[in-house]
Amino acid sequence: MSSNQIESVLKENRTFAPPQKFIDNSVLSQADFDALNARAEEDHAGFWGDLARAEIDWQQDFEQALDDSNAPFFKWFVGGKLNVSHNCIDRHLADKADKLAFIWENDAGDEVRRITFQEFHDEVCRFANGLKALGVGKGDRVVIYMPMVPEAVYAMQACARIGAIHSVVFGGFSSEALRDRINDAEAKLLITADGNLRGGKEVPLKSMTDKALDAGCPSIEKSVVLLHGGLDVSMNPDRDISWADVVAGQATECEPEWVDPEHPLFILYTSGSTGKPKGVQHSSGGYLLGAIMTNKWVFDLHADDVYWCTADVGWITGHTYICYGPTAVGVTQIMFEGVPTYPDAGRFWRMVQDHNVTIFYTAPTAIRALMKAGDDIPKDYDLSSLRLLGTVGEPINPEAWMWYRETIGKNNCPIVDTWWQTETGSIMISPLPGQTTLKPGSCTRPLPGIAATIYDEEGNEVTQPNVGGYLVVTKPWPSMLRTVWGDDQRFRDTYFFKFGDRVYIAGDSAQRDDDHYFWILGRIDDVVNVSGHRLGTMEVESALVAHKAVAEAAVVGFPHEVKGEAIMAFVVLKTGYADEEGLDQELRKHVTEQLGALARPEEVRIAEGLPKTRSGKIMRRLLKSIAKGEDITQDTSTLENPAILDQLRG
Ligand code: 6R9
Repeated sequence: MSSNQIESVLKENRTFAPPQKFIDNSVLSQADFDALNARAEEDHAGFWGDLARAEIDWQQDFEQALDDSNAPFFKWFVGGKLNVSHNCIDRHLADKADKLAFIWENDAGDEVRRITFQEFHDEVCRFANGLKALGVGKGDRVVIYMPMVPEAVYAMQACARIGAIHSVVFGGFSSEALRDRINDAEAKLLITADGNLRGGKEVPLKSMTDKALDAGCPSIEKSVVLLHGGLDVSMNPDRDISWADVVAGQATECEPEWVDPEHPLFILYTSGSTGKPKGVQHSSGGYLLGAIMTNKWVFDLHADDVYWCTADVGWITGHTYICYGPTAVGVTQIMFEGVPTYPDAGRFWRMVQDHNVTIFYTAPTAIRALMKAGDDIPKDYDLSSLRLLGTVGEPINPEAWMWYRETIGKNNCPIVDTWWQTETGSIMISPLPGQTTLKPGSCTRPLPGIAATIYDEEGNEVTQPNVGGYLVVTKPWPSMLRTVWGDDQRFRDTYFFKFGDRVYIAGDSAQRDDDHYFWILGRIDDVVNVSGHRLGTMEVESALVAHKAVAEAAVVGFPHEVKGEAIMAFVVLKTGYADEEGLDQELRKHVTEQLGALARPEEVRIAEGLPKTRSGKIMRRLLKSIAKGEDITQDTSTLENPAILDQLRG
């Protein structure tokens, strides 16, 4: 967010109480939540232990709710045995076998698939049996690089069923990014598709996969290819096998692999301050509990709800609020292959109308894009089925919040602004839709059992209103990440670097107001939030420097009307290279090839040098001001080469 936006957020004082009808129909009452909070306060581990017993089907009960003897490596539900896919599927078959688990629409909007829980079960089991036949077993890593099709969820659930650890790589990532993730996870199997259409454009997943594998992924034994998009692809007979062949002749029953609650369910890579993405490792038992509780608390789920989370399964939101949470609680959900603006900016609203969506969860960047398209578009659709709206991914500016409330929710739907992260596994700070009075732009208060607060530099709790500090969580919670894949030291160094082994540092700064509502101010590290997706500036810099003409690069974020933040790159060329016509475009393309389109700089500025201190540090604060088009008010006396500022201003 720009400083203007932050200011407007912090001056915000409108409040909105839940509609009476919503309060009256809430599954849980204020008294229920008071009791939950009191129990969590009195016995934190016992609180989560009670919920785990009540909400999860255990094959073997656990003995201890929390083992915190080796902080920050916490263990939850010690001694238990469970299977996540059993909890998401099998336990619904007794009374919900014919209930729809998924209503899927393709990109073009001319195909709808309706999948019951029974069909979901059968497809997951067949694929799980197929994976076993390919030699995949407990603990093996499987990378999934797929479009938003039901098979992506089947693949994730099939891994969970046999105890294999999946790592989903977003289909918009480049082959280089895919290769790095495969190699870091040392994955045995890759699951992909020929490709698909997204917003009418072809995404050639298989050819990207081939490029990644041909460039060297020694751990990969086989690659499963779903023939979905009708693309012309070449199959390598030694390596590639079609999805249809994997499931051919496989039984529709597959005994789940009962695992320890700490058994890794998945790895999901996310950007950090250094160049190399981190493999965030999640557990089975604790993660599942977080997914279930937050789905129930935040989305107030009723048996007849039609729930739609618009995220891609390549991100954590698609893991927790498509693949695992909604399935574990047995709600009917929409799954969508395409994008909000295709074939036009009415696509979401048309789908809400056609499928009678009641709960709608999306990202501020999508809201801003659709808001820009004008109020006339949503007016063409009947949105009266909606009763609850949600947002996630970045701070939402009050203008976009109000538009969402008025134009989409018709002043009738609470908005849950949910703060959480890949690392937290599930929602941490969020309104309770039937209880919390909302303020546009605030994620309000922590959920029961979540000890989120704010610390100053010295590790003292910031109790004064409107004073910023580190957003921290001072007690372990079940769905927290367990480590960085293969790198316990990095886990410690990234999340527990300042206030000891029991205080998780989220990497965001935040402040509270007089009502103890949280306001997220932004990242404290070099992470840019582009359209709700985290990108490390170092990753983009490394990609730029990998280009033959580039000697040095610095990357900063700057405010963008729709994307929230966008990337500006400052580049110094190697001797012998000149700033020729089209070089900036070539560099933008180069970053896209290296990392994917999300990381493409909005602008590349080429100069003779970067502003550095005399000790050689790049002065990023200055670059940020330049990117924002602000006057430079910072002290430039330590700057070694002040003249280049004029060049960088472009
Ligand atoms: C779930 C997800 C996490 C980062 C997080 C923060 C930002 C997410 C937010 C929000 C303000 C919200 N963020 N939700 N900021 N209000 N409701 O997005 O995970 O991709 O790991 O990003 O996103 O900066 O630290 P992830």
